[in-house]
Amino acid sequence: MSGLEVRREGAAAWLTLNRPEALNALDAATKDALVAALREAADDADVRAVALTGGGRAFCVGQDLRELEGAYREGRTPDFADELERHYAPICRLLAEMPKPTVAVLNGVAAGAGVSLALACDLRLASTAARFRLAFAGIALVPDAGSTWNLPRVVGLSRALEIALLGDWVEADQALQFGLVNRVWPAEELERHAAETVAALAAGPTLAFARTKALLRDHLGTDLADALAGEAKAQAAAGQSSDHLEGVTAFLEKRPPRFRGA
Ligand code: T3D
Repeated sequence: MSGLEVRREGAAAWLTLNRPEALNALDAATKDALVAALREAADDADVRAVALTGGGRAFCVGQDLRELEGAYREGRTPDFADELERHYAPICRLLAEMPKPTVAVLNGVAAGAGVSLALACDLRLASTAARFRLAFAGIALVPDAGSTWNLPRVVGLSRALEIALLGDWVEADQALQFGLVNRVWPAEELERHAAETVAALAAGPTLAFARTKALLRDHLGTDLADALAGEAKAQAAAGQSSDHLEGVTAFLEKRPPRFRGA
């Protein structure tokens, strides 16, 4: 049985990692389910935003180390490259590249690949109970699941090295200061604020959001000329959308726009 629950809230898909007895550690069944649920959400045009959160007191503590230890005890040495290719790479790519906003709703502790999952999302909304530790060094591994790419882009190289090498806990308030998370609310208010934020994203101009996230991510690695060309191409397409016309009409009629994501 997988430790993932999937539900729809209007046009948003909510994915909840739910193995609270293991702080939502990622076993094979849960990773399989997460890849499948993210693929489905990415392909479903009726889903216009995706939220990833955890049940219980944790967001996610990364790889299930009990499962790993079980394999070692049976004399099997896991092929980490194969495992990363099979689960963590598609999860990371889907969260970053699907054509709709993805949001990590950080209800509690995040460690190891749990931090990597949060970093792969477009936005991170946290409760004061959230805390972060990269944790890979504790088991003599390198950070993976996209975190060596995402972390320095999110917090800068100096902070990334500090978080990876010193291994201190980053508490919610410090995470906000580092830019590791976008918002922090008191624990009891996270659910309400996160639901409002995700619903607002799901009601937004989905095609423009898809192009916006792709442009911002792609243009970190391009020069200005390529960025300007990329913007022109994307804007030409966005300008053809019915949401664009609705946005202009709503502005002139002095009312909020009703975007359909088309
Ligand atoms: O496959 C690959 O390609 C390799 C990839 C690896 C990616 C990674 O994610 S490596 C990093 C893995 N994660 C960690 O190293 C974090 C391990 N956990 C902890 O350090 C601590 O649990 C926490 C500091 C996060 C929380 O501590 P605390 O005291 O609040 O809770 P606890 O008592 O340690 O944990 C509660 C239960 O969750 C406990 O189970 P028990 O003893 O009550 O039956 C504990 O064993 C379990 N748990 C916590 N983390 C994991 C876990 N079970 C399996 N895997 C875990 N990662």
